[in-house]
Amino acid sequence: MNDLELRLKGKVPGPDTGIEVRKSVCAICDPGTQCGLDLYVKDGEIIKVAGTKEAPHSHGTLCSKGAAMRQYVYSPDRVMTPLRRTGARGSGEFVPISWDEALDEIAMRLNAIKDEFGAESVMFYSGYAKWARAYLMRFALDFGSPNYLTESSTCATAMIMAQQLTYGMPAAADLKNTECVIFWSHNPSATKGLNLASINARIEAGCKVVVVDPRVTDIAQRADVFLQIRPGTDGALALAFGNVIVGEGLYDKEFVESWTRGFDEYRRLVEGMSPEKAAGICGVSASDIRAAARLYATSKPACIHFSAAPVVHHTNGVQNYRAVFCLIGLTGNIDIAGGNRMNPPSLVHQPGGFPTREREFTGAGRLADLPERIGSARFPVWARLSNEAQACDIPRQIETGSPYPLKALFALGLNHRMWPASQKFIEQVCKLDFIVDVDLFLTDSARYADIVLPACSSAERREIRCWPMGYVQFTQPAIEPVGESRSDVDILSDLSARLGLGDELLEAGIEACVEWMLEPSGLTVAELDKHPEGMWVPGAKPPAERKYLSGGFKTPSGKVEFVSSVLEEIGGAAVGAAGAPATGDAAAGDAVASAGAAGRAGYEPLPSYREPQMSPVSCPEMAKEYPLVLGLGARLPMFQHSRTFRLPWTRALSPDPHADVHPRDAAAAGIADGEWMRVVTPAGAVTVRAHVTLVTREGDVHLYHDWPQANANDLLDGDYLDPISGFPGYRSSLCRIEPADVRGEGACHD
Ligand SMILES: Nc1nc2c(c(=O)[nH]1)N[C@H]1C(S)=C(S)[C@@H](COP(=O)(O)OP(=O)(O)OC[C@H]3O[C@@H](n4cnc5c(=O)[nH]c(N)nc54)[C@H](O)[C@@H]3O)O[C@H]1N2
Ligand SMILES: Nc1nc2c(c(=O)[nH]1)N[C@H]1C(S)=C(S)[C@@H](COP(=O)(O)OP(=O)(O)OC[C@H]3O[C@@H](n4cnc5c(=O)[nH]c(N)nc54)[C@H](O)[C@@H]3O)O[C@H]1N2
Ligand SMILES: [Mo]
Repeated sequence: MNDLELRLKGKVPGPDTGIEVRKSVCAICDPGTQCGLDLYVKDGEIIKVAGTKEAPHSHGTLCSKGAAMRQYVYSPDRVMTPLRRTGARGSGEFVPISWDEALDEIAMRLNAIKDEFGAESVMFYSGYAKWARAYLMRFALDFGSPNYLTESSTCATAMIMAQQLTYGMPAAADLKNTECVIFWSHNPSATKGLNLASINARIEAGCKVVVVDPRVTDIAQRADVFLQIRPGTDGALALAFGNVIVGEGLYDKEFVESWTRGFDEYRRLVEGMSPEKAAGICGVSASDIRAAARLYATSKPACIHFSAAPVVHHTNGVQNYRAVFCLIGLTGNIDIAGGNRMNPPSLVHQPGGFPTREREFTGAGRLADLPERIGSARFPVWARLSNEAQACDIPRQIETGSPYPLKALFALGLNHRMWPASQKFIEQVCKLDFIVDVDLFLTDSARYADIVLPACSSAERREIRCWPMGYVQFTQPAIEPVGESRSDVDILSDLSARLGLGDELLEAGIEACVEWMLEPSGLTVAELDKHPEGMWVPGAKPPAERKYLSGGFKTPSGKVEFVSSVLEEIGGAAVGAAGAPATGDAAAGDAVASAGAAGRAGYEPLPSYREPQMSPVSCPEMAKEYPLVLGLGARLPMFQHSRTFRLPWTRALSPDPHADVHPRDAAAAGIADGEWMRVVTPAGAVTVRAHVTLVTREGDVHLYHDWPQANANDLLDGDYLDPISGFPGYRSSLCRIEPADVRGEGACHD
């Protein structure tokens, strides 16, 4: 082999090899943890993928998903042209059409539906991809529809609501400067691998760690105190922390006196939740609860690392997280270095330490003049605190036509399997007159659309991103779009013109929009274009500590609210009645749940503890037939929701659907490790392999969601929702397991 051949074989970039390294970003996972990508391109094709070493957030790392980026970009499932449906909905029968035909038809149909039924009858939806959301929201509001909805109807918003109700805005853990961190439901090894290095560095530097999780995660094994709780009992545990902290005088008296609302009521509430009582509810020891509470309250500073999902994926989720978040104010750890800091987002939900006009760009202010959003009547706190409609109410509104009929759905990345009772969800959606789905892949959900539009990946488009240390990147396409695919934002710009929405900025395209959003930061597109790998934002810095000292907290009282004014007002219960402490020796759920009887159920102004609606405690009769607690959705590192099952490399790491089961539960059901079993609930059944493991508690079963052949969400009822947020109770219901009479592949039907 000559030198050139060797260099070609080694994929060495250079003029002789014709291989060029282009900087990009892997947008497969969460905007907070996406890695910088070096894409090696030859003759317009990506031939190699590596992490960007200079990227200050990812330092050259890539996970299994990013490493499989070529398989993602060049997947045979990519949609190559716009498609028009010719067969029945779901049949997958389509014909290719041109972009002009597709966009003209969409514009014509949407405008006709708007004329006949009003703009609000058209829904504008975004799946997990977050980068194009500001543009979609603006587009929806331009059209005149209040019904901009996203997958955040099940992700993050409820956690944010719990913080808004308590502090007015979210406050993130400042891990870098902390002495003690509670990971209250977070498994970074699977979900935010990028953060592991800094977490490990803090632990090695002596930072104390408490982990609250029903499963033995990597981080749990490194914890000073690990509380392996029964799913959905976080609220009781947090109140017991409060009991110890208040009872032992470990709280920040000065802060509590000056800056909190409802401390006396809170004190009475926590007095009713001794560590012994919480131990009985949560399945952990009272002494561990005391040890953890003392550690958190006496380490200065200390923070709570929360997650967007598991705690609020319960029918008591918002109140449970409110009980947790109350501890931050109680100990005076709010908005201080090493505590929980209030840092507003700059771009795509990420704080960057610089101001932008992203929020203004969405035009959210126009919502006030539009009809009520989907879910507003059923979830009024949501309607008050969020700018989105609550998508979990879509099936009900389609079915009943109340308060008005829904007729069309325009979606960027629809995945019906993410919703509880997925089959019923898609059946209702199929009653709409017109469905458009924009996706990279011809997914099972896209098969139900009337028109499918091909979206391109992050390697083929421009998108703007920032990271908390003040770094920003406006990517350049590394390759031409695969097939005829286009960027979502280009599609929205083009469609906006065809619909005649009169939005010159959106029509002008992504560069003009980005320039507009960045105006307050002093950044320009011209400057960003000189740095396709990203750049430091001059002058970026996190906001000052303790901003509340001037202007207070953004709650109605201006204080940290143990007793929430919003829940008091909307829930309609007097604090005395609703805040009655959890007393008595009876099943805790009953005792506390009845306390809310004076108001809207579940809306107690104090973060009272209620049992999950389906649990061995709240449903003892049902539990005779379905004795195990079912958690749906604990993440696996190689999968990103529905997206990476189709990639050979990631799929090879976990080929079959499986559920984690404790050895004693598996033995009781007569199931051995690796055998096929049925997971059965009152709503349905799926067949998966048993993964018999000591990672789970005895009595719990954990199953990853989104498997096409074993859809976890068919095991739930569509109305199994938290009454405040409308979030589904994915992480605790009841099930039983039984051996399945299948062999090997026979169990799987795609
Ligand atoms: N690889 C991968 N990474 C992802 C995703 C993915 O699909 N795949 N999804 C992204 C998204 S959208 C999200 S929202 C995040 C979620 O990020 P994480 O919250 O870190 O991930 P999960 O695995 O959902 O849950 C974290 C832990 O919560 C525990 N848990 C379950 N129920 C309870 C409970 O009732 N109480 C407590 N205290 N803990 C509980 C689980 O056992 C799990 O170990 O991950 C993001 N990252
Ligand atoms: N049982 C259970 N269900 C859950 C959860 C759980 O924990 N348990 N978690 C919930 C949570 S937290 C979340 S975030 C959701 C995730 O919800 P989903 O939105 O279902 O997430 P994905 O499957 O990653 O993405 C949806 C679609 O978007 C497409 N897509 C990806 N990138 C782009 C893009 O740039 N443009 C366009 N147009 N399309 C794109 C993908 O190909 C995919 O078909 O699931 C929720 N559902
Ligand atoms: Mo999520």
